[in-house]
Formats: sequence, structure tokens, C-alpha cells
Amino acid sequence: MKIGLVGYQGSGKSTLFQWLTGVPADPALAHTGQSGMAAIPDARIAQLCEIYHPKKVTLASIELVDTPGLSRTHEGNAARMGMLREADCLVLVVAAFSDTDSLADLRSFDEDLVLADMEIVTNRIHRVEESMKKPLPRQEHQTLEHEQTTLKIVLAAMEAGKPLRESHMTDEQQKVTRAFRLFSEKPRLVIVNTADDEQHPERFTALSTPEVQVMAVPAGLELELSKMTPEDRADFEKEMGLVATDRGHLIRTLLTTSGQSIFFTAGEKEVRTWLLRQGGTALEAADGIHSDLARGFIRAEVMTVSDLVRVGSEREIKAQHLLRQEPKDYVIKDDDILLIRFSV
Ligand SMILES: Nc1nc2c(ncn2[C@@H]2O[C@H](COP(=O)(O)OP(=O)(O)OP(=O)(O)O)[C@@H](O)[C@H]2O)c(=O)[nH]1
Ligand SMILES: [Mg+2]
Repeated sequence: MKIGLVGYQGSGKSTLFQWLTGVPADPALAHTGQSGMAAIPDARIAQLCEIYHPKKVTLASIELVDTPGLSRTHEGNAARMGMLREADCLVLVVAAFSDTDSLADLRSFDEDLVLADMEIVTNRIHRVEESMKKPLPRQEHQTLEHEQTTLKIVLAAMEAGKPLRESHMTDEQQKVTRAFRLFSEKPRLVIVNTADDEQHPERFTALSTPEVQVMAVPAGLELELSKMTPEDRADFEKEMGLVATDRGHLIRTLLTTSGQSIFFTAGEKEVRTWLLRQGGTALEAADGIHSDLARGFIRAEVMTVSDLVRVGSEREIKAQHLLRQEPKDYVIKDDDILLIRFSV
């Protein structure tokens, strides 16, 4: 699941990428896109460590891709758009640290994405139309007809300014559009890259809608702060009266926006978090750990971190009947600790 940092040239994508992943932007990769992982911090890890004193702690990570910035003049954008399409979730990075009109930028960037989508859909409609003129077996003709109908609905929605991620498309319709990797279908988040001394970030965050959250982050400043020692940093923050951005919160927001979630495994050897799609089942969780666990899956033993922390030990969990036996199709919830029982 790739989360693409996208935006106009110089909006601060690489700055944000470096701050979130700790990986410096490599100029050699500027034209192709650079991938990096950001570990997902979680306060519950420390709680589990107090109980298990594990030898090892491993955090699940989300994958971020720093993409080449689009040009406002559209020159050379076609090739760049191809790279943006590979992302499964979009983070629109908008500059607000200089005298650019960030809201106008946000609107026109979105328009650029919509127009690129419309071009793809329109071209495909024409091609399908051409194919349907030829004599075809009935089955094939019907498939094309279905594609045609779906694409026309999709195009109409785009023309009406309704993104597909907000339309409730049926599985059948999604099957048709999936191959095009339309921007309009991808979940998104907006990050406004504010100046170090921004006084009113709420003028941006207030633009959040139920579908698209808008966050304000002084990326340049955060990157500088992250390079300081904790002591220097604390002094600096105090002196300047700064409230640093909660990096962990932002990463967790990216996790949920991209439709992912985490679950835990815990023991004396290792306390660990794992990625799973939201709504993922015990069988998928098992498969994420190791395909052997999915193949030989018997059941999942599940407890929650909050129960474990409250009662203090696994023994108490069992004594109080807080350990559940769950089947393959159990839907994993946030806070679940899993032990997969399997046969080899
Ligand atoms: N003052 C200030 N400058 C910033 C901030 N973020 C980025 N910059 C500067 O803006 C310029 C572009 O930043 P990048 O992070 O490279 O932008 P980008 O979006 O990756 O640019 P492209 O890859 O060319 O599209 C650099 O000179 C940064 O130092 C910020 O929050 N505040
Ligand atoms: Mg860059």
C-alpha cells in the first residue's frame, strides 16, 4: 500500500518525506519517485513492554513515496502523472510558507488530477465504442456494453465534481475502473506546509470535510527540529514558544486514511505491531505474519491491550475469561493482540 506525497513543484514533498521517514531525499530519484518507510509509533507498545519485557520490539511501517512535483504550466506532467497513479492513497502537499495562494493551488491541483482522469475515461469510452461496432461474440459485446455504461456514469460524476471516493460504487463498477487507477478513486489527505511562524493554522484545517482531512504542518521547521538533540530541541521550542507537530499522530492519520490498521502480537521474545487492511480478518492477519500460519490456521486467540493492561498478566486474562477463541473470518479490531494456533 503506497502513500504518495504529491503536489506542485517545490511544495515541500521531499521535506515532508525526509521528516516522516528519516531518509534524505535522493536527487537521483527525484524524477522517478523515492520510496521510504515510516514506523508507526503507538503508546500501547510501551505498556506491553512493561508486561512482557521482550527481547525485541518491532513496529509496523507505512510506505511513503516522494513523487516528482507537477508543473503549474502542465509542461512534462503527463509522465509524472503516471508515477502518481501508482500510489494507492494521495497526500496533497500544498505550499503555504511563502507568498503563494495555497487555496488556489489546492483547487487547481485537484482540477489537474480530475482532468487527467477524465481524459483517461473519455479515451476509453471512445475505444470501447469503436470495438462495439465490430462483429463480436455476444458475451464480449455484453462485457463492453457494461464497461461503457459504467464509464459513462463515472464520467458524469466527474463532470458534476463528485469524486469517486465519495460515490458508492458497486463492486461490479469498481472492477471496471480499477485498472485505470483513477486519482478520483484514491483516498486522500491534504497537508498544508505552513511557515515556521504561522499564527492561524485553523484557517487551513477548518477546510476539512468528512471525506478529506486537511492538516497544517510547518514541514521545514519540523525537519530542522528532528535533527536536534532532545535537549536543544526542548530549549528551542521553549524559547520560540513552539508546539511541535505530533509526528506519530500524523503517521497514524496516514495509516487510517489509506485504509490500513494495525494489530499486535506479544510475548517475551518480541512485542510487535503488524499492518492489516481495515476490516481484515484473522486469516489475513495470519497470512501477514507468515503464509504457513494461514495455511494451517486452526483459530486465533485474541485479547485486547486495554484488558491486558488493566488485569496485568496473561494468567489473569485467562482467569477472567478475557481470552477469546476466534475463527478465520473474525474481523480484527484495533487493540487486538493475536496468537494464531495452526498446524504444520
Ligand atoms: N521556509 C520554508 N521552506 C520550505 C518548507 N518546506 C520546503 N521548503 C523549501 O522549499 C524548497 C522545496 O522544498 P522540497 O521539499 O524540495 O519541495 P518538493 O515538493 O519536494 O519539490 P519538487 O520535488 O521539486 O517538486 C526547498 O528549498 C525547501 O527548503 C517550509 O516548511 N518552510
Ligand atoms: Mg522533491
